[in-house]
Amino acid sequence: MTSTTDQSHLDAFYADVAAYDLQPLWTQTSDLLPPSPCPSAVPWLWRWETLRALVERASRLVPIERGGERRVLALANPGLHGLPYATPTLWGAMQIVGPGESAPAHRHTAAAIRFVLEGEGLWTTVDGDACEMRTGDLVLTPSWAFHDHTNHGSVPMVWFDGLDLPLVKALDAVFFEPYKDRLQPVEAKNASESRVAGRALLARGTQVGHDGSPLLVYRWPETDRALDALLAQDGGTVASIEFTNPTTGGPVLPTIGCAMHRLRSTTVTTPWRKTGSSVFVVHRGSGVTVAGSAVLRWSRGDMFVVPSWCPTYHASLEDSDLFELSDEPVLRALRLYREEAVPDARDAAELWSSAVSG
Ligand code: 1HN
Repeated sequence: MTSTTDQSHLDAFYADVAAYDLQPLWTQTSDLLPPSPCPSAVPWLWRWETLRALVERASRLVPIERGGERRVLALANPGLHGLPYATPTLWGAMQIVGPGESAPAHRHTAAAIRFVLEGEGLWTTVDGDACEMRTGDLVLTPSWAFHDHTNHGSVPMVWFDGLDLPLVKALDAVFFEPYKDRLQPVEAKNASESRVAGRALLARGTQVGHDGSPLLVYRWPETDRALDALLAQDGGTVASIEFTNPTTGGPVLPTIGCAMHRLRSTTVTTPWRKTGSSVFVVHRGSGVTVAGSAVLRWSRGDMFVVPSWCPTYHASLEDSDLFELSDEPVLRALRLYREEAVPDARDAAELWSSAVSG
């Protein structure tokens, strides 16, 4: 029993501790040290039709100007208290640039990738190298590389933007600089692709001014061929590839992992969980992803989030390709990466399996 005097001493003690900007550990252990990760981000899905209609409205209403810089609608995870973040570490968004429009040149310490969803005729210039963007291509803009986008075509260009901005912001390492002119001079076209010729033939003496892959564009036809070859090789129904920096074999960017998963029709993947979060973009097909207790039904162009340590499996209703953006390189570098099959979720997966095939 605490006596009233003890209680009043305790109350006074806690008041003095708080007044001196201190907090006792013993009153908050369970929040700080849960037995396994308890993410505040939730599994969530945004539909292509709605996203596409909203960026279309933005393109009619809002010009692309200095200050705002980009016509981008950010995925704001409902678990993240109104922040414009898809996960605690990853920014995900849809961007639109109309015919004849450009988005001004700038650079920032946050690194970015683009995954092209629709359109043609748009070029992203990265440190002077103009990179043509086509549907299904992955384009990198590494940390502190100047970049701008120009649509020389006759149709709107729409793509997915993935950045490590929430992480860089949490580390208080955000720097930003507009280029002196609206656009950079184009010094070369698709130069990164000729430097990294063939599968593993790198031009001798290749040096890049940024801390990313010397290859800035990963073309869809090559990704497609690689996935088909993998499936043909092992006769399976699921193939996954990681996009890598050809000089290191590591991730495309120090903080950002990119992968593509191909699921043949009516395939169910092994229930799995891993530390770190992901944003998926549906490049092709349709299906269902079960993430924790959420059932996310997806089709082409949809985007969805899987939080850290969330038991997840995917079930395809037709031949499907899922692009995955993740913070896995960060967790690996910091020795925080863990992954495991989730046996408890298997019964549910088998139910699904018989449901989709039966
Ligand atoms: C950015 O620079 C782009 O260059 C896209 O297209 C999205 C989101 C936050 C901060 C900078 C781009 C961005 C961004």
